[in-house]
Amino acid sequence: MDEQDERQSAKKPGLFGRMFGRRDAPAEPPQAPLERPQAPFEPPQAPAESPQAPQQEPEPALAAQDPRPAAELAPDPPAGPAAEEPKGWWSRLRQGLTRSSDSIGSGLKAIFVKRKLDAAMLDELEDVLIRADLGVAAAARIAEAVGKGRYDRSIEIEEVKAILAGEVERALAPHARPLEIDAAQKPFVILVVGVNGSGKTTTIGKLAAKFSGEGRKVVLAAGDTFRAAAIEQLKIWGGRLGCEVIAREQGSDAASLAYDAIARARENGADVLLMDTAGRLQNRAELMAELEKIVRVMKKVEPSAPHAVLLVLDATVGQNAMSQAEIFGKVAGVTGFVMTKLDGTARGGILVALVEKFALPVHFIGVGEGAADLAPFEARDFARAIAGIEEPA
Ligand SMILES: Nc1nc2c(ncn2[C@@H]2O[C@H](COP(=O)(O)OP(=O)(O)O)[C@@H](O)[C@H]2O)c(=O)[nH]1
Ligand SMILES: [Mg+2]
Repeated sequence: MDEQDERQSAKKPGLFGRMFGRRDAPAEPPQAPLERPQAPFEPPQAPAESPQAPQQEPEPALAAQDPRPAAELAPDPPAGPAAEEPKGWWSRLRQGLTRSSDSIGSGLKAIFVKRKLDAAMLDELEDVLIRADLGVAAAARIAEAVGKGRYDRSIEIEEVKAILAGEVERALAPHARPLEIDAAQKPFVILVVGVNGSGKTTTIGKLAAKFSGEGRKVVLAAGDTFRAAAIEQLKIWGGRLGCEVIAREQGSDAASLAYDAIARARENGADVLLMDTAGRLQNRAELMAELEKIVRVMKKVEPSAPHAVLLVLDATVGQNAMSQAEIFGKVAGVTGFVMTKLDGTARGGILVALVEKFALPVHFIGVGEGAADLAPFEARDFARAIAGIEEPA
């Protein structure tokens, strides 16, 4: 099976099945978390922050979280009918990217009126694409592709969209690579980094569910030792999935926890160790130094660790993702991206700029808060959704 087939088949039955029923779930109202109907595999949410948490950073994304303990969370309801699945997946991605595709779409409508194609129109197209976060290089390339052989004739918007989708796919496809777990590394150590609220802990839960489902033994390390809530959140995921969670009390040294976690996972014959870290702003030097220390200390137990460093990026932040990738890349040696919240008001164009600048793989995308809401990154679907094409390929 080649990579493409593997990704296709990974996406089909299980994922769609488990996602069914959640795809159109409305955003949860912060005031009434206990009254809404339960969705399949409700994500554990961190309890409210304790006010004396050390070195706490502002965390708007965590403010409205659900304080329920694990016992109150619902078990998995049965999956829905298979026939609905692919549409659910596509419509979620399409919906999540409407902010990008609408901005591009209205830009295109304003430019490509019944008029013959000229250089000024291509300049305007370039501006529209830059505003949609695709980056200067990709914007210029796409405008050039649209212009090629079409000067002095009129061009339909649908034709422009198709060229755009094709070019975006071409830019993204080489970077749409699955995360390969090297079975020779036991444990295969995955360090998960990113700013506060980007979705690190949730992504760890989703990955743990995926790897456990593949029959791998997974250990989780609660490396966000700044916040008691974060430790609890990971314990809930671990408890639910039956994964051991290595945790210490709030305020402990995350690097020494990393050391113990690798040693313990090794002792237990674990296949994968997923290490959470405190969300840190990329401009907080002392927190970044701590992250460097985690990596350094990991290497003392296992010189080849961490085997993967995943930068979790919130797709709604747009351009800021570039500086996050830059700094986390320098400090922690990021090996791949996971882009979350593509079900929200995503600014998905940034993925094009990111892969062009950093030449790193995009392993997964997050399209919701539940365990099944993680999908392998598919360049073609993503490109068509960004371009505002109504149907999946
Ligand atoms: N809609 C949506 N919400 C997500 C996704 N990933 C994470 N979240 C939510 O984002 C918030 C922050 O996530 P969390 O994992 O705690 O972020 P962390 O601070 O980086 O560990 C939580 O409310 C999550 O449920 C996603 O793919 N889609
Ligand atoms: Mg967290």
